[in-house]
Amino acid sequence: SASGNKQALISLSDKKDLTLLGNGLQELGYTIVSTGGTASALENAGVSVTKVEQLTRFPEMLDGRVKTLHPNIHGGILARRDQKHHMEALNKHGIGMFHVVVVNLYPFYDKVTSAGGIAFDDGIENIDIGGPAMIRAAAKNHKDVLVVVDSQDYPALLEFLKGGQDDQQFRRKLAWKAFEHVASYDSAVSEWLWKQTGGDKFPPNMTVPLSLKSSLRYGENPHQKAAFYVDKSLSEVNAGGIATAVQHHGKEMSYNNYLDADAAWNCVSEFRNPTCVIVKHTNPCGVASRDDILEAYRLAVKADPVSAFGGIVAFNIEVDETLAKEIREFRSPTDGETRMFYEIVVAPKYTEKGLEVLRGKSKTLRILEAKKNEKGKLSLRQVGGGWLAQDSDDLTPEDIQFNVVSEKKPQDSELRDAEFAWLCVKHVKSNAIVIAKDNCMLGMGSGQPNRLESLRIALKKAGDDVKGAALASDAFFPFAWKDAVEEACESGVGVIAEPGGSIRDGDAVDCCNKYGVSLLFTNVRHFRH
Ligand code: 93A
Repeated sequence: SASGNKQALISLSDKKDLTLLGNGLQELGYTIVSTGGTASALENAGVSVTKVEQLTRFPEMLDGRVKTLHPNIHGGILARRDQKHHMEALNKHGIGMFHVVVVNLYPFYDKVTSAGGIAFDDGIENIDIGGPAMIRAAAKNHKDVLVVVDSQDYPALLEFLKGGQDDQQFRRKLAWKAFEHVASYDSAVSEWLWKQTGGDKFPPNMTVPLSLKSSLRYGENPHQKAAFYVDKSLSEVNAGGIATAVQHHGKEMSYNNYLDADAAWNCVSEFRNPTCVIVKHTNPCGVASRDDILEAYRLAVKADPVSAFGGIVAFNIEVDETLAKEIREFRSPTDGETRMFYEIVVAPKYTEKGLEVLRGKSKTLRILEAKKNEKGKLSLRQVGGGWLAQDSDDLTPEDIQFNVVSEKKPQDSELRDAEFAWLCVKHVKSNAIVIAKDNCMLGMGSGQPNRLESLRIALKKAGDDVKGAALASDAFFPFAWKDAVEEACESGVGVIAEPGGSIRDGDAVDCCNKYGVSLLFTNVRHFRH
């Protein structure tokens, strides 16, 4: 086939839609050249195929480690069609040109992340060498060689070949995708190898393979363009988190919607009992746990009805018809008249009826079904010129000791309130203060650069309900500690939980003793900047 006949090289681990591709190319008059498994699959589908071995005049050897690594293959891909001496060299050695190269790689990532893992030697054998070599060669020579790495592109490839018109933009796009494919493949290999070194969790270099999930209408503000990228390593597996949530209804998710839904989902997922969390601008403004989820929902709204309006409502249990009706009908406690309006409802599950009712609430209401985030994930945030990486804050009250440092010992109920407030405060932007009682958030202060100010906001929201409630502070009060503790004690809180560790700790204890308030040190800080 050194004679002008058009050749396509196909070597695929994932043989999805191979028949469509093989038949399509055959109909267009292409000679198909393939590696062993791909050739058998094509033959079974009734497509005639030439084996790579016939071109290389070598058997596939070394357990398949060397199949396509041969000048008769790579010369046919890489030769420059516009260089006379390239063409002469092909002729001299009897090498035929390839016009199309379709390759996908050994499923390395799926193998090494498969349940139960994979032995080191198996991991090594799953590193594809010949495949990336063909993909890179074809991508380099894309001006004359079409390179396809994704079965979704088969129809476009066939259309392009049928059309007979050249389009360098199309070729460049395929080449871009090819290099992108190989790059993320290699980053999966390197990431796996790093883990095998027993090295630190944070490697000296990091590639974060991201793939575009969707372009967004705009970013935080309408003048900012935006898109949502998801962790590639997550997209295929049974991953949790807002990136893999299914949207059942409503307007397209916006940039801010994702941020807020993420915050609400992360917060509500932490509670064991049936819980409702309402988030506004990434902060929980209402949180309540109850055996009766309807009551939890009403309490979460009542905590701050003004903020809850237009917020995100999250549940950690299934939304059924009754709950959906309550969400649809509930009237704002502010005027007792206006029905509550929300941007998003997010829950782990919905009954058919529950969904139906919610769909009827409004056309725009986004209904999300999400899976719980896995623990132990890396948390990444961008700063100018770089990324900050850390373990996600996975600590829960069960992991934490609440040490009593005051004369007054808290009652069991107070201890539970403190734990509840602690779980809430973890999800509030620093400086964070949460006041809670009876598994219900009564007030919160967030994001103030001055902790005393956050405290005052939280106290104001809690109003008279603060009496006997628990107060949690995400960090200790460095300077104004005395003032703040004094104000909290004067307001009538029953128990205060905070990390401790300030040189002014003694003042705090004295103050609580003076007012007969219980003080708990957790030794754990939950900053959220
Ligand atoms: O072991 S390899 O790195 N050595 C090679 O020379 C080679 N050539 C193609 N792997 C190689 N391949 C890969 O084989 C392709 O990337 C493809 O994933 C797979 C297809 O094999 P088969 O057609 O036998 O199923």
